[in-house]
Amino acid sequence: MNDTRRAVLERIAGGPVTGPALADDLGVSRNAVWKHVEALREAGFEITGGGAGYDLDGVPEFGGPAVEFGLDAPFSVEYHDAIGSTNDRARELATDGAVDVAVLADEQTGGRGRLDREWSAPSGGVWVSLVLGPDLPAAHAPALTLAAAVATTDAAREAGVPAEIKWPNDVLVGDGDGDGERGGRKLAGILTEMEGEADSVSWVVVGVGVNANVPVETLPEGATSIEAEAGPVDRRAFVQRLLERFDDLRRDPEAAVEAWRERAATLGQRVRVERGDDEIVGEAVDVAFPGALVIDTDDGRVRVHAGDCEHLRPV
Ligand code: BT5
Repeated sequence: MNDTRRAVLERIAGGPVTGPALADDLGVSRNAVWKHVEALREAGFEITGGGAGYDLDGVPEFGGPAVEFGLDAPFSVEYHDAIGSTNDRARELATDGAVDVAVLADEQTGGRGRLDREWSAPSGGVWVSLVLGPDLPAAHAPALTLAAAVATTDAAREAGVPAEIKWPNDVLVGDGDGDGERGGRKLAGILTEMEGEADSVSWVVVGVGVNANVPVETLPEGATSIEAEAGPVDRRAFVQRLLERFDDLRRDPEAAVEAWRERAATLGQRVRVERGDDEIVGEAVDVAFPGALVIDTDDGRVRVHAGDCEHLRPV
């Protein structure tokens, strides 16, 4: 949404306000105001136009302008009903120099997980990739993954789902809740990609996939959705919460790591972490900045920076 349209919308939301008053205030023609109002109606905003002027009667359920409206974080939103992968689109934008754009889709037809795994992304989910241009060394980028995991967990908890984090990038429900089930049900995953030199990053894309209003039958085994756990969620509010929380945490990576610890299902668990051909088994005791898992093994304490983590039964 461009700045004038956003200003028109904000004034109407605080309305009623007449067309001529809006034109005067914003220093544009009445015709321009009218065009912005029509475009906003087209995007789903219910704008009435009585004698007292324009007034806002309803906000669209989802979409770019809907998420931008009332968002307290500096992201613009590019929305697609359907797209191959929001991460692919975000990488394109990043290469062209865009920054602080959230690419959001209702459905992905070629969603990706880590290591070229497939990510199911049917209609009704929250599939979003953030284009970031952080001023940080490449080695610190994992803190952004942790920040995204915390932001996703908090948004899910607000939606009534008792989510927890499995290192490094899974948001789960039902691990360690006493029902004997190991591993939990996967609610969301995060795929972080970046480009740059060791001492400076040129861009980072953080892709977050959340099974929001998605029936579990359409997801891989072991997955769950917000709808299945707690009923349908207002996706507009959910994405806004996620973006706002992420924006706070990215400014304070140490706080992101601390918040991660508090929400972690992994700490205190016996784990097996696979990295390439190597595997490490032991007790996960901490996460260290910018995102390494600290594991006590029979051969001493090790730090793991990346890998697939499995929670094991206690011995
Ligand atoms: C992840 O990979 O968990 C990262 C997923 C990131 C998806 C987002 S959506 C927006 C953005 N655009 C993209 O194209 N990607 C990002 P990983 O840890 O490798 O887990 C992948 C595994 O999770 C798969 O092999 C399946 O077993 C399982 N899986 C696939 N789709 C799932 C889903 N919707 N919910 C839960 N589990 C799923």
